[in-house]
Amino acid sequence: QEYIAVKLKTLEWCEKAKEVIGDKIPADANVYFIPASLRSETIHVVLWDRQLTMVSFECRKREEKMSISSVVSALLEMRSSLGDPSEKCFTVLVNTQQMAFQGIFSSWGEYQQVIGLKGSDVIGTLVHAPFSIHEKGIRILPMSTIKPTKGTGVVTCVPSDSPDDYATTLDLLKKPEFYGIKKEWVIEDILPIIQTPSSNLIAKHLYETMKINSPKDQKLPEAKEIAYKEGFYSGVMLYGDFKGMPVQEAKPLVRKQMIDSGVAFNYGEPDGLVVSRSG
Ligand code: ZZB
Repeated sequence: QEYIAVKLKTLEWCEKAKEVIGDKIPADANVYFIPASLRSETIHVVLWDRQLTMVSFECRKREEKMSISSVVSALLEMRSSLGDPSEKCFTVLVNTQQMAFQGIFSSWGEYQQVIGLKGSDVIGTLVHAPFSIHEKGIRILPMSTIKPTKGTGVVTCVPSDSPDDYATTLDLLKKPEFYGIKKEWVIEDILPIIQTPSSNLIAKHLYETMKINSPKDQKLPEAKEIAYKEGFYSGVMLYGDFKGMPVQEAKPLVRKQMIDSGVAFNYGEPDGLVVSRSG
């Protein structure tokens, strides 16, 4: 399974993150959140053409009511070769293990932790989505079902095609105070990206027909499988530069376009590797 990873530059930290970071990183440093996605065909629409994106971040509910804690993540030093060579680069990641093998840190298999952050520390932070119509940026929002060991621990939210993301979006809109977010941070309009035989919003369609009712619903893994299969084998692009093209053909083209434009890179999930941490 091949992921695509995209660099989203931090525009403004939320208050909590400002406190934690203090002066531990240079004021002129660029910090990126890097979501990893298996659905490269959705990412250009999500990031470029329209407003769909939200980046979700590891966030777990504690036993105590109304409080959200999360798995510790880290602010890490990154080599600058992905951008301007003079820039000081950092990234915020949950899953540092796998990221150590993507060639974005100065030494292979190692990473330099600058600051420990929690997912809840960064909720509300504003990031820049490349080519997005949201010129002012998009917000980092919590997702209670994120796994800390998969991908980068940061994901793009695609409520049109991912039942998990649809379920999370509904829940965020229903209980913004519980999640500690502002309702207006959640993008409510869901733009159709892919036409499948059942729907142009397959996630919503499955959520409704399978009677799913929360982000923790046991039927979500099955819904995800159906959505993947229909999208991949019989999906047709409805939006963006590859409109009208079958998903199977559009997928590698979108990937190439994103990578060539310098905002994305191939992300592989290495198995069974051991990472050493320095600093
Ligand atoms: C955008 C996207 C759009 C995704 C879609 C899926 C779908 P899998 O198949 O189980 O391996 N993901 C990535 N990292 C994490 C994480 N740490 N915790 C939870 N979810 C994560 O799942 C891979 C997908 O799970 C990735 O692809 C990512 O969301 C999410 F329309 O990226 B995807 C029908 C699915 N549609």
